[in-house]
Amino acid sequence: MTVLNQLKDAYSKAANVEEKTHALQQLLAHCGYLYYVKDAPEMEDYEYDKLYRELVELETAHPEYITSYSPTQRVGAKLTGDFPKVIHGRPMLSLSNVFNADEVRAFGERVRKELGHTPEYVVELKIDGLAVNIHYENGLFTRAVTRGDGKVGEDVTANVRTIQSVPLYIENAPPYIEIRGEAYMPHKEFQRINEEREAAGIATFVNPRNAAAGSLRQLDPAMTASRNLDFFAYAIGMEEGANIHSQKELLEALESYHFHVNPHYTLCHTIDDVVERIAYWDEERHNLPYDTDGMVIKVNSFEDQEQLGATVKDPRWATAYKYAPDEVETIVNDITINIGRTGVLTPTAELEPVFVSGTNVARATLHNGDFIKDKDIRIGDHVLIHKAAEIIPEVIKAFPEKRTGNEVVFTMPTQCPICNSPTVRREGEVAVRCSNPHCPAVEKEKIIHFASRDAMNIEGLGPSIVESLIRYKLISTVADLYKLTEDQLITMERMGKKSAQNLVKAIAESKSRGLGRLLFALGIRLIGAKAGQTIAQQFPSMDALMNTTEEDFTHIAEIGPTMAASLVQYFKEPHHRELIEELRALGVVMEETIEVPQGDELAGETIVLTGTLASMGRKEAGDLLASHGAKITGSVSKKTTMVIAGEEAGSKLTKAESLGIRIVYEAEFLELIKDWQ
Ligand code: 1X8
Repeated sequence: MTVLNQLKDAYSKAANVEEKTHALQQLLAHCGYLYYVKDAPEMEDYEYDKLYRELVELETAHPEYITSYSPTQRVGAKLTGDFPKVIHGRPMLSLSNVFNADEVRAFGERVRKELGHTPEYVVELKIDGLAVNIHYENGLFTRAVTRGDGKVGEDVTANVRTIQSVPLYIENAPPYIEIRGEAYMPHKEFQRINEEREAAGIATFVNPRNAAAGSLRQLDPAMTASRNLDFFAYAIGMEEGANIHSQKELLEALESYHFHVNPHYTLCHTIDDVVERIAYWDEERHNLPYDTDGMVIKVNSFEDQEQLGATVKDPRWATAYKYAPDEVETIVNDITINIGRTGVLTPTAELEPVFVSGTNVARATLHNGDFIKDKDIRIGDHVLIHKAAEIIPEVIKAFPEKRTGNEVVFTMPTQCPICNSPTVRREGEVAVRCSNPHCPAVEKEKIIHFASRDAMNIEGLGPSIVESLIRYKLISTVADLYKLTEDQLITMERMGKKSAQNLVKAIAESKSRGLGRLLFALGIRLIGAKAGQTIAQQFPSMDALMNTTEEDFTHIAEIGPTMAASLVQYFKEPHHRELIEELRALGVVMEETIEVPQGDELAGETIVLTGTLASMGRKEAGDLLASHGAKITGSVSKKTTMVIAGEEAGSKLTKAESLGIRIVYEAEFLELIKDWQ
């Protein structure tokens, strides 16, 4: 029986409210571990949400059963004042650096001489985040402190508690242990947050490390929680009774404590193996979803480590290999302006194309006018560029000494380049915006966002079709989409009858996506796809939402005060209310349709649909199977348990056959579902 099932079992057998509450706390903590640490959830979101709400209800009725490790207790109250200073019981040392293979070998040689034998090494990725020390007393998370200067750090307990992959309770832990590791921001979060900040007119973070640092120093833990930081554990500080003898054992112990341990560590038997690993990761690290700035080389055995000792600054048994930063020089040919769906004008450097970290780069964002001014970047300048978070090309600096005198100073336009309305800069913001709320450039971006996959998911309505529809004057707002007819569409170039039919159908289908997606689709500031879903779970109708106060919104755990203010602000605007009423009148569903599973006959099945079914569309079939417990995936792998094959099934069917996976043809499929419709 899986641990999850044991915990479910314990929950179902709980004899009283106290046992029930505690069983549920443990069950949900385990789900969090499977989701955030193992990246392999074993429970559907739907079931998790239901149980989470149940726990909130139990704890509301019986606050005496709330424990500090309950999953409901991650986000605490706002802090007042500063972060108290804390002296580290064991200093958090820095690492000496090496920069090439010769220096790695010299490190190995020194170690070998001092020990009198060749040691084993553990080579780990060096994560570009912030080192944090977390105290656990009798297994309970009690305190988290930043590295600071190595001797004294800052108490960031309330904020580190919000990091979902950090356990609030460790089972089978020694009586006292400090876990050290790196708090970091994954690339996806960095991008999401910067997009939101750009839209909100706030200065963007320069890199994920700065973003993580800023997020840990928030006075409102709800704000930190919304930044979705992660944590890799890699060391221990003070401890009593841990009984660990090597770095490899240590990493395994951290895994057994349910920490997120970076999986890319290697035990090396020779210094040549170490050099080889470093060379491998020099290329490969660009494919990771978080920033690394090098590798850490550690002597494996603690006995050897002790013999080698430490200087006042750094341990003599470890060193950090630093990769050369990927920075390339090029020329700014021009600076152009992009207008986003929030009306912000973003300047972009049009570059002489160059190859950086694996791709050709021809453009780089310049963020805003202040960024250009601060760095004094001029059209025609030689500049140094790199990729932030491995994907976003950024200008690091200009080379003024290379100027010829023909460079042109750029200033942000005082008029919108699309509609000529004056641009404005609000107090306290770095962004310059178009002042026209109906600017065609803004409407276009809003419509593209509205139709996008995580929003209303209108198939076939991508950016180029939206552009054409606007050019043909068939639409100017998102509401206009729902008034489009086939006859209008076929007047467009390259739009046949079949395509027009499909598009009208896809638009009509999007009406019933539900409130959660609609909230995201409307483009309310700071409300992402996930927040939209969360809000819709709590306020299942638009009418309820439109009359909710900031206070009420912040009662939702994941909704912080700035998000709450943004929602209220959105619904205050008369033209937003008009748009919502127009969409409602056109038949757009304003409630959340909570999907309830119809059955669990297919629980445990991972199904791939391929080919054309005569009886129903593939999506319809997938939804039906999912509502009976199946997991639907797009590609055939060893994990696939069943392939449903229609007419003209191709390579997926062949692959399934070669893997010996059960294949179900249409007749058998209809038999399977015959009682379900
Ligand atoms: C710093 C870091 C270490 C590790 C990973 N990332 C870092 N930034 C690791 O050991 N895997 S160790 C370390 C330090 O000792 N200053």
